Amino acid sequence: MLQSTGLTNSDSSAAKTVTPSTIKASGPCGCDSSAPQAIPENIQERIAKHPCYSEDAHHHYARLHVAVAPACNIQCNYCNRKYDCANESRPGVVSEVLTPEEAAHKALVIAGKIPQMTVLGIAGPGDPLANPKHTFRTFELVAEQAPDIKLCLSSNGLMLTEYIDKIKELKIDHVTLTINMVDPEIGEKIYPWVRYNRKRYKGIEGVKILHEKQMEALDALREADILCKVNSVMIPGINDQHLAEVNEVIRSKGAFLHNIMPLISAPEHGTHFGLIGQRGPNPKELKAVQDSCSGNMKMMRHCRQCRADAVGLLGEDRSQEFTKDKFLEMTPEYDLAARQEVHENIERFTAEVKAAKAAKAAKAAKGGPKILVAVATKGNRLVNQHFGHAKEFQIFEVDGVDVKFVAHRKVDHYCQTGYGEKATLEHIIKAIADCKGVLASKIGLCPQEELRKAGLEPFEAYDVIDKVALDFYEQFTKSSESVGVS
Ligand code: CLF
Ligand code: SF4
Repeated sequence: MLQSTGLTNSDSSAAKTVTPSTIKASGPCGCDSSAPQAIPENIQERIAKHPCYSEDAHHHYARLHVAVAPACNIQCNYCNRKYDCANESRPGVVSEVLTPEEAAHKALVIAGKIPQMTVLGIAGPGDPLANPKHTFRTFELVAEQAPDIKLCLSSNGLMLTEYIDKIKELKIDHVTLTINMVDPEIGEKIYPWVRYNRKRYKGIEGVKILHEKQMEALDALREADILCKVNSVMIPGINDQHLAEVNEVIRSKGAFLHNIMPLISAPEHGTHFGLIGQRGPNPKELKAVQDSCSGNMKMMRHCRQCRADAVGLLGEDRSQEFTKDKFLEMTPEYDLAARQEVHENIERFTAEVKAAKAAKAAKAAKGGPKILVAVATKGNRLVNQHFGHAKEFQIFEVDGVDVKFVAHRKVDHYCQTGYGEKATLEHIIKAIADCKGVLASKIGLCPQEELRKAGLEPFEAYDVIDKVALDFYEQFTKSSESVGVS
């Protein structure tokens, strides 16, 4: 029997015992490792504790972003410089800029308070490589004092080749490049200017430089054996049809993971796209493009477009617990041995989940019709959250044998003031309407009724997601045998 990892979530109440060995049946692990685009084993080891690079890891491990890089060297039409870099964060969010020393202090504080924080990322608020001194000094300080923390960098790629030796020297093993086009004529609609070697280049001239530098950056990362993920912002009518080509090029140049993210554009953010009414894709359009690329390489589908000062598991944001005025008052309690113990518990837990699933899958017949379920979770791969507290639902595809994470849907939580909000419930139901069940540790009677009316079966449990999903599937298929599962 194994205990829940019991790690620090924003709400750590109700820690209960869960036993992966009781999982009834499933196929391979949730991160579809049997799929054609499966990640090679040697890379899997390198990403096992990185919540963005590994879908499995994102259920357990957290990241910290430190906002040390305010300047940028290009202009994206979906960015307003008053706010964070929209390549790796939601537009409209403002982070407090830190000095490298403040950032290192914050990293050490959080490494003690959230021991499952395994990655320090620099992703803004501008471009980290347009602020090389602060970016690299921060990484140096953290590497010296907290050697088990992985260093992660996200950039538009313009200056990457200039700093590749420094990146290697600091053992930054994870680099994200945002590449929205491989055709400068398309790029011209996304980037009005690029600043390179102290000169500003407008229009296509600048975009050509950016494109060349991004291609060189991919080559340099492959040569240096640094894991490269590519983010692409999907902009309907501009690069949506072009992203398959981007996907092809980045794969051929050694990137191993592609994260196609939806454009977020609202007029109040003051971005060019927001002001001209350029819309972002809806979830169906986004999924269609992701699916069209997924035979080619592994797609990231669990990105939360987090802030440049994000803290915690990807689905949660604890940045407000660690604002500058607060974390500067806190004493770092970095303890390597304690952290390692927590990580070992997580590894044991996930290994047992996988083993239990594999053992059952070996015996099980092949899966039945696929259905989607919406899961309320605070992390640790558990159904462990009240329906009314969920700010997002994780969506899993279940076929009676396999349980696979496919997406997440952001919602406003139902219990805003201690009471359920009717309009919010309608919005939640709309967001998860393609699911057959809602799995949560508790669901109030009123939302239960409304969910049922909308064809969503509520299911209460506190256990490993895979087990609960398979239990639900069994019950659901039995009760719908007469009408069939669609
Ligand atoms: Fe940060 Fe980016 Fe590193 Fe992750 S985020 S620098 S790779 S540690 Fe992750 Fe956030 Fe998506 Fe980025 S969920 S926006 S992909
Ligand atoms: Fe904004 Fe980031 Fe683009 Fe720079 S790279 S303009 S900070 S979105």
